[in-house]
Order: sequence, then C-alpha cells, then structure tokens
Amino acid sequence: MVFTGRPNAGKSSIIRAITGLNVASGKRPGTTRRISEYSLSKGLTLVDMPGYGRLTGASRRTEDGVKDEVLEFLESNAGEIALAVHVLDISTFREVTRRLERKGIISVDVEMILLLRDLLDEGHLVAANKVDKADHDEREEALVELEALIGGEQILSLGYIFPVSARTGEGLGELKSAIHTRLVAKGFRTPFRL
Ligand SMILES: Nc1nc2c(ncn2[C@@H]2O[C@H](COP(=O)(O)OP(=O)(O)OP(=O)(O)O)[C@@H](O)[C@H]2O)c(=O)[nH]1
Ligand SMILES: [Mg+2]
Repeated sequence: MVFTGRPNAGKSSIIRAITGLNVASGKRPGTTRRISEYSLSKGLTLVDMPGYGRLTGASRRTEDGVKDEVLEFLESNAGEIALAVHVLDISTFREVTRRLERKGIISVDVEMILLLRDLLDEGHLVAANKVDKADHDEREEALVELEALIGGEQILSLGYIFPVSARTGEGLGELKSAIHTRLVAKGFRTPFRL
C-alpha cells in the first residue's frame, strides 16, 4: 500500500494517525525525503512517499529527481500495489489549481490521481486532508471542483474521495475502514483496529 501526494499534504501525519506507526511529519515541505517502507502485516508493506512538487530548500533538480523516483517506483511496482492513497490538501486545492492553470499546467494532484487510475484502476483512493483549515463552503466547492477535474459525479458516491483531517481526526475512521475493506478484499490482513 502506498501513500502519494504533494509535499506537506499530510501523508506522514495520516499514516501515523491511522496506523500508529512512528512516522516523522514536519512543517516544511520535504520532510520525507526517501521512499520509506514499513511492514504492516504478512506480505503487506506500507510505503510513505516523499512529496513531489515544490520542496523547501531544494533545487529544481532535486524536485525533479523526487518526481522521477516516485513515478518510477509506482510504474515498476504497479502489479504489487494493493492500494494507493493519494493525499491532497483540500484547503489550498482551489488556489493551487488556479495558480497552475494560469501557467497552463495541470494540477499535480489531478495528474497524480489520473496516473494512479491508469496504473491501478480501482486500486486507489483520495484523502482530501486538512478539512479543518477550510470553512464549510470552501471545502464543499473544492470537493466539487476536484470531482469535476478527475471525472464526474459518480465518484463521491462511490466512496472514493474521503474528506479528512489528520489534525482533528475528522473522517479518519471512514478512510481507515475503506482501506481495511479493500485490503481484506485482496486477501491481506491489516493491523487496523476499527
Ligand atoms: N491543519 C492541519 N495540518 C495538518 C493536517 N495534516 C497534516 N498537517 C500538518 O501539515 C504539515 C505536513 O505534514 P506531513 O504529514 O509531514 O506531510 P507530508 O505529506 O508527509 O509531507 P512531505 O513528507 O514533506 O512530503 C505538518 O506540519 C502537519 O502537522 C491536517 O489535517 N490539518
Ligand atoms: Mg512525509
């Protein structure tokens, strides 16, 4: 199982909150610099990815290196990835998407989600993190925009995008149980207490 997302989205924080693993998180984008693997149960490894996108104190070359490393990992291991959870910061999603759009660039989050869909088909979920930082309207509008960008209304109703906050714990129970259900369906045991 892998966790992907831009630097600072909250990947490591969510992993710590749902698994209890002692995974380092931090204020600066680029806290997780290496692909980090943790054993969850027999045959099941959890992979915390470095974020790709802008990193604090790193050169463009380092940023591109991280991106290549993440993509290479996903592509070469696609057959063994039981589940990918893409973590994004929903409180800044619209603003960041707009800024990139003006430069003619597709949102890194959207790009990544579409890539995961290509590689893994239904084997991926989206965690829309930091809902505590967005007011109700911002959050709803950002979720609608995200849905539209990744393809249609049926998506939320399928229980595919999970609004969560690693800080307050909101939504984490639902995310955890969705992860659990999907892994169990693929024949894995999980250590999650639901
Ligand atoms: N307000 C708020 N802050 C959060 C939430 N989740 C994470 N953070 C904070 O966001 C920062 C980044 O969290 P990390 O878990 O290190 O993010 P990451 O995606 O692993 O980042 P990289 O390792 O740099 O790719 C930390 O300061 C966290 O405390 C959340 O739900 N709400
Ligand atoms: Mg991290």
